Amino acid sequence: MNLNAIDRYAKSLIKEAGHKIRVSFFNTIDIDSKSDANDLVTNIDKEVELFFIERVKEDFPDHKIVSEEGFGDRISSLDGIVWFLDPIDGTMNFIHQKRNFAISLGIYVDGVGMLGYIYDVMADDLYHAAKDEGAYFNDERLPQLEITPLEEAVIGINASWVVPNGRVDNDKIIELVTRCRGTRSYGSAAIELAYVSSGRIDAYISMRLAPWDIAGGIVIAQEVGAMATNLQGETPHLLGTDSFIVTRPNLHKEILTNYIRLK
Ligand code: 2AM
Ligand code: CA
Repeated sequence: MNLNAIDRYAKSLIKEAGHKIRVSFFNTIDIDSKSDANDLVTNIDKEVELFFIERVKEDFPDHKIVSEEGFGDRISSLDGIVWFLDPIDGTMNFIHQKRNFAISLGIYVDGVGMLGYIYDVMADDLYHAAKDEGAYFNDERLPQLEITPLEEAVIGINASWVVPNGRVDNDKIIELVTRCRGTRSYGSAAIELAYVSSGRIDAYISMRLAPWDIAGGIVIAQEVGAMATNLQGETPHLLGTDSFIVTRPNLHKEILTNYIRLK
């Protein structure tokens, strides 16, 4: 297996898909809802997913591809080469804002993240990494993350976890958002992961994410020394949804120990 060739191939697919998405704004976009009225999908999510699947199946028939809209493979183990793809992470942003959404892709070999990509489509910014070879923002190498005290940290978190909810003790989350310098919510887990890895925010927390939301971002995060786990502090499960936290190295234990009480 030639990972360098797969890396070049994946980057060219991502750029081509990004172009398709940008052009799609010239046409009418069909919007549907999935599990509930606010869980949105468009014809573009599906078309971009099918574009990746057709190419990968043709050129790498032994690779598996696991993707949000369900046209890819269903897997019950992480054996072999698996592509975790979200064709549009941040579909609500895609529809409402026409920005702040990403193509998110992680390529794993026997469960180990080898290649990771987050493409901010409208900014034309590609965050990418290969295991043990460093992470990049376009052509710029991303430095190792330094420590930041919680009082100076900007935390990515969705307001739905700060109000009473079924997953986490929100009184503790209120303490956290009161203590840190500020909070942000970008509406795309992949972009928030890219922002932690590039030092624009200091942590990102979510109670429920899917493998395609985080698989690529985890590879990038690990290359800059960020800590990415579920909220039990374990490696995130990539065979189903899981909670998630990614932080600068010093903030992980502090936030998990003092501010996260799962229900
Ligand atoms: P999506 O836009 O691809 O659906 C929004 O806070 C972030 O959470 C986005 O990355 C969004 O991805 C993701 N998300 C929204 N609903 C989700 C769900 N039911 N399960 C997992 N991830 C979800
Ligand atoms: Ca999506």
